[in-house]
Amino acid sequence: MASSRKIFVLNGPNLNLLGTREPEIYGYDTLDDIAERMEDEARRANTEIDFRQSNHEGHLIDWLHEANAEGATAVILNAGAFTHTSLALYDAIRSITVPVIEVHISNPAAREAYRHHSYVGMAAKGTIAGFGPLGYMLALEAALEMD
Ligand code: CA2
Repeated sequence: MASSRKIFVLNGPNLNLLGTREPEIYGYDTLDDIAERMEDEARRANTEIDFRQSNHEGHLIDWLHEANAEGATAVILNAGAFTHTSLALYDAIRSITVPVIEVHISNPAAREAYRHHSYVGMAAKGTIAGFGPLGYMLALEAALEMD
């Protein structure tokens, strides 16, 4: 049966290194592990996952526009450090209608002060942070409730 819904999962800078550095903060799962788990769960709900990573801010912005143009159900976004710096991501999220769920593996609010502000969070529908890679699955559960 063809999927009736599509959820974009967008990952920002350095998240391609997940599972290889700083496991005390980010754990041992790789981004591929997370993608696989999400795809398994989404398949059960007849939903397609479009999982991407880029180290470039403009790619993330283009992909937000693309998700919106395609009429995606939701975008799950871990913008990495761009979370804390990117007014352009804030504008992009504000300019689209597809709901964006902000995800962080760690809990930025409990880390350095420069991680406390989130441009993404100011525009997102909601935020899940601090639960490790499980946060992506929690975000997926929320996204699957949207139509
Ligand atoms: O906790 C998160 O998911 C973050 O978005 C991760 C970003 C950080 O800048 C945010 O404040 C919180 C950092 C991503 C870097 O990813 C790495 C993964 C493994 C090893 C080194 C970096």
